[in-house]
Amino acid sequence: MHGLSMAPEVRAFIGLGSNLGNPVEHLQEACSALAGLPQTRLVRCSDLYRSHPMGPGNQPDYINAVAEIITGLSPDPLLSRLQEIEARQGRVRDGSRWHARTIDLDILLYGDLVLATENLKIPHSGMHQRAFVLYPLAELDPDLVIPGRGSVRECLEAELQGEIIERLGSKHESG
Ligand code: A4P
Ligand code: MG
Repeated sequence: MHGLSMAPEVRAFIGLGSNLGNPVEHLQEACSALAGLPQTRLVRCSDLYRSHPMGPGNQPDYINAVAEIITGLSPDPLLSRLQEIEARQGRVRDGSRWHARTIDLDILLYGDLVLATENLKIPHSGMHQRAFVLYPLAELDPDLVIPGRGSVRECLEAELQGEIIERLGSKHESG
């Protein structure tokens, strides 16, 4: 045994979304930033998916992806780190819900944790019925269980309210 205490590592999934500026670049930059988080390893990032905005329609289409990480960060510190990345990438919060944004980073799943505090709700609200979350998640692990909702595959087979989603090519590039 050695003297270092290691935080337990947890498998977590981060939802990435962008519909301002150059969304593909914003997602690539955010994925690199995730890889650079302390006590964290980026396992992989899904392909990119384009969809119409859910919510106010007077904004550009979204590009979404999901990243899988293994992290020793607890949920609250992880959320703070994600918000730092959003701020660095020019995210401006105008106070209105579901406004257009350069980058949105949501904690979708954190192991099998279920949590509901004022600042943090896990699993992320509504994720089990959003095509732009479920398709990239299914690419990473269709058997993944969303606590209280069943597997990602089962959620995809349920009614998705006819959302149109387009899978773009892989954004994986060296470097
Ligand atoms: N918060 C609570 N739980 C979480 C969590 N699991 N992960 C709190 C991250 N944040 C969480 O978020 C508002 C507050 O949610 C945060 O301060 C945090 O404490 P925000 O990012 O400032 O605002 P938001 O993203 O506009 O609100 P919200 O309700 O999180 O919206 P969503 O669910 O993120 O949806 N359409 C398409 N096609 N693709 C999209 O990605 N995204 C949205 C935003 C709307 N329409 C979309 C998309
Ligand atoms: Mg958000």
